[in-house]
Amino acid sequence: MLILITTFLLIVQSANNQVRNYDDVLNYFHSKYESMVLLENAVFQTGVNDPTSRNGEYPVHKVQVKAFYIDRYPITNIQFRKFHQAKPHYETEAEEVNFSYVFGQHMTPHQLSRSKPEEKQPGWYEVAGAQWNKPAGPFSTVRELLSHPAVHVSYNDAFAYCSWAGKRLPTEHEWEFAARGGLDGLLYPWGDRYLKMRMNLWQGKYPEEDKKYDDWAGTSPVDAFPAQNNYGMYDMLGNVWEWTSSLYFDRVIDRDTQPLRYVLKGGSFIDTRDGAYNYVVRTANRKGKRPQYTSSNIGFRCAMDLSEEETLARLHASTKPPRPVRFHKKSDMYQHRKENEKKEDMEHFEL
Ligand SMILES: [Ca+2]
Ligand SMILES: [Ca+2]
Repeated sequence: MLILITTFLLIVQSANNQVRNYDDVLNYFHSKYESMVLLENAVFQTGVNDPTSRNGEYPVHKVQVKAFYIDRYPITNIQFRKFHQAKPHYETEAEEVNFSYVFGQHMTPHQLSRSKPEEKQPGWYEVAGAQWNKPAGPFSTVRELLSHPAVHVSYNDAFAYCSWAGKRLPTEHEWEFAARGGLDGLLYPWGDRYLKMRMNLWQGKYPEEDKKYDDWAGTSPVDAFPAQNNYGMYDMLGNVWEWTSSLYFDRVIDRDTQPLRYVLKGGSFIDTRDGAYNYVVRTANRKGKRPQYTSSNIGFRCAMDLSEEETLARLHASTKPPRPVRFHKKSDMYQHRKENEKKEDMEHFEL
């Protein structure tokens, strides 16, 4: 009997340990992906010198950003899961309308047969029940995708998440400044040369065959590739497009007649290095989507202002020590004069 009880207790304990270990692992990755980078006040060149670009990347011009924090990684499913646990009644927009756009290659044949192809975007399907924790439709899960970026989040969902975390969405200029890593005017965060194993894009004929020369079809973990630049930013280019808080306008159309759209940056797993299919992936590139839009290749990361205390402390820390002030005391002047007189006397005497 005693042996039976001991065995039972050991089983219960090991089950507890497993649960604790799973939570420990999640907590470890959660805190890792919470990392932010502090970037200082700066002026930099935004855009690309390509007159054929119609997305508003051209011409290159100078812009200013104030010191800010930005997430090192896009928001992962681990983090979005925490948000969901803290705000169980919050419904993402994909949940509210009960559909989102999913790239067909990542759906099961069963799911494909039940989904409506999207006419304007080859390869895409309108999928009922697709949402952040069911990214390929109702029968999918994020269990194996916890370190992948959270997708099927609209601008409004991204805004809600960042506000809950005490943060905000980055502006387009902040995002681009963080992506450039101090290298002004270059195509990619690491330089001007395309490098295959630095980001998750599309290779091959679209949408039939993704040759996945970069090892990934669909989304990848946010740290599948090394940091993309000297600021230690991960996954800026490729993997998923990222929402910013900046408004998007077509350049040649009257602004008043345009729908409300926000700028997305970075390109995604269906975009290409040369723009042969979908968007050409480079730091300057951008597109606009309405704030309710959701799909399996759009995610986000947050930014944050410096707190008032921090701004004040940094202001004092950066103040140069005051220049020494010279006081002209009368007595000093008198002494000075006396010494000079003495010197003159000596000279006179020597003569
Ligand atoms: Ca890929
Ligand atoms: Ca990205």
